[in-house]
Amino acid sequence: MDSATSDRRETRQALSSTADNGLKIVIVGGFGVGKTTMVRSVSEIRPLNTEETMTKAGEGVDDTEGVAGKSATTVAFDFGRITLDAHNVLYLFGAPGQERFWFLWDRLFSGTLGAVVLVDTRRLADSWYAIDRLEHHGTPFVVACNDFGGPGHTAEEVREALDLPTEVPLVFCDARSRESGKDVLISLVRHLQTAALSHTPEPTP
Ligand SMILES: Nc1nc2c(ncn2[C@@H]2O[C@H](COP(=O)(O)OP(=O)(O)O)[C@@H](O)[C@H]2O)c(=O)[nH]1
Ligand SMILES: [Mg+2]
Repeated sequence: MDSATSDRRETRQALSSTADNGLKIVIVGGFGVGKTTMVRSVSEIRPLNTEETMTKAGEGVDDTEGVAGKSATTVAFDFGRITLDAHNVLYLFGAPGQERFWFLWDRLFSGTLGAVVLVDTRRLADSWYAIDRLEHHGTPFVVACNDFGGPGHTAEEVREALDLPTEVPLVFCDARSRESGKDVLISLVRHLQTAALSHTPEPTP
């Protein structure tokens, strides 16, 4: 083990016993949009996930159209963690996008600070349900378009297709990149700050 790795491990051990504030963020979106990939990229722990090799049983149930090369599917949740400082830890939950897991979502959103809706611009309709549930719960979110190559869509086109209010940030990312994933989380945190400020009641004179 090199010294940087052992330093990181010691830091994490020290932090895990002091962090007292867990902040929950969920990453939601359709099947195969890159949720597991993003949690893996940004998490500082080896993320817990329940990726299973897709079986015959999933054929015809999981819609793999347009998801070339996808050979595993998340049957429950992805879970990752990022230490912000000595007291604050961000917990990331990747929520399954398949329709048969939608009943879990309402519970998942309770206590959630905010959400990232990950979208594949070739399959925008897959994000409608997630956006609808988040709006229903009043959970602040950002939309992140994952880069699968090919002809892209402009931010305006995606906004229009998803009927996104102007205050909802829209960013482009590559879920395989740690830096890019972090930028998405930073845009969410900025959005949460803005939302918190705009909801701060005016002091009464
Ligand atoms: N080209 C490209 N492929 C990606 C990207 N993110 C994920 N993938 C691939 O897309 C497939 C589906 O990703 P996965 O994270 O399992 O999707 P999930 O179902 O949302 O968890 C996998 O084969 C990933 O390697 C990306 O940003 N660009
Ligand atoms: Mg997954």
